[in-house]
Amino acid sequence: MKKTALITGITGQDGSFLAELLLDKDYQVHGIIRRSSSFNTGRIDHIYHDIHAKGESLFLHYGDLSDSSSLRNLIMRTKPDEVYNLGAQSHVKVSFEQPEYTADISGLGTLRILDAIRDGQEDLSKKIRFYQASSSEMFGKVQEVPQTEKTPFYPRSPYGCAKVYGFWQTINYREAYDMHCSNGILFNHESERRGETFVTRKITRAATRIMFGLQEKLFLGNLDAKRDWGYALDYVKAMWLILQQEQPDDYVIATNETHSVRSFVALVFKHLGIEIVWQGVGMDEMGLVKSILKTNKNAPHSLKTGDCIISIDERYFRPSEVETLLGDPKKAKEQLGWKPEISIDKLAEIMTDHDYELAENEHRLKNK
Ligand code: NAP
Ligand code: F7E
Repeated sequence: MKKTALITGITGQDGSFLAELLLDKDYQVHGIIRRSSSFNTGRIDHIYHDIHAKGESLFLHYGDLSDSSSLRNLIMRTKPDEVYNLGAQSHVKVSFEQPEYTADISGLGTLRILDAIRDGQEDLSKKIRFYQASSSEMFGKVQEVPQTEKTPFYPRSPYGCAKVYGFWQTINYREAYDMHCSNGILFNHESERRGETFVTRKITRAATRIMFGLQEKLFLGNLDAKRDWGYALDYVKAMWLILQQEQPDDYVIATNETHSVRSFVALVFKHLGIEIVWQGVGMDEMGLVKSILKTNKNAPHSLKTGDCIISIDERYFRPSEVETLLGDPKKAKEQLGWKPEISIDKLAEIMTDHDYELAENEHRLKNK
């Protein structure tokens, strides 16, 4: 018989990759979407249409992590084998502007869905396996390097605090009610589907648009922040593996490499044939074109050596920053047989190539 999964956050980066993965494994997939005044299913439309052609395996339902009744209803109606709680207000900088909302959705939302599972019929709470999208942001001001499942948390944002709450509620429901509840402590993971206000995607979108003369400059905040960046598709595989384990548990999912924002910028521009040189300090730092290299890209840019294409903007700094993250995925490697497949170079290449095509189309339409 087909397994059934319920995904919160199915319209997000991870939700869309996970839905594809589960459908490939022949699951029936139910996704919770929010009502919006404009379309918010852009990341899953292609699956929806494709699956309908093949047979009905993907179902979308309105609901919200702030609304317990919709969550309870959906648990009862869909009776899933697996629940993946990926829904969240997931932007760290935004969480400083909307701390209470972030706590409600990313923190209390986890409790609401856990309790909807517990409160269902007895057999449901014993049957359902629950995955919580925990985050390396919980390590914040890191207490040891690299970070493992045993590293104490020190969150540095309302988002990080909300995720710590969700993490512990997940463990509490596991221990109090003997439910199969697990945390994936995922370090940053990116892709061509990443939201455009997260730094990697902001960089690949801006760099490719600069190449086509659609944008003059890229404005960034802290260039020295370091992150352990992986590829989202590798990471949703880990989510699935976590729920296939007989015993529920918590796992760090990371690449065990860390890179600065500055080096990611350099990597992306290098792929586009531009070598960057940094000049100035602090808020006056700038990224200039050092040289123009040969590539197979043929964007009609008019960039010259010495052009300033990157500047610092104080709006992109956070009131408190997570300076460096580096995860140790040893437990996941040993117990899940999981390892990341995509390197940082390949990740930058995939994202840049994807956004190059978007910029090329935008340029073509503009010059029609
Ligand atoms: P994302 O692209 O921002 O997607 C977030 C999803 O949550 C979207 O589908 C969004 O719906 C939904 N959502 C927002 N508010 C909601 C609400 N009130 N009720 C129900 N759903 C709501 O995030 P992601 O990168 O895929 O990350 C997935 C999960 O992993 C999140 O919980 C995130 O915090 C966590 N995480 C991410 C990373 C990472 O590096 N990507 C690392 C560790 C943990 P709309 O499309 O309608 O906005
Ligand atoms: O920032 C710095 C910024 O917003 C990364 C979420 O998925 O991963 C993500 O959170 C770093 C930070 O991701 C800009 O200060 C510099 O140090 O891409 P980000 P994040 O905050 O690490 C974790 C694991 C999650 O769980 C979250 O849900 O880059 N940075 N300049 C900038 N960041 C942004 N967004 N924009 C800038 O202009």
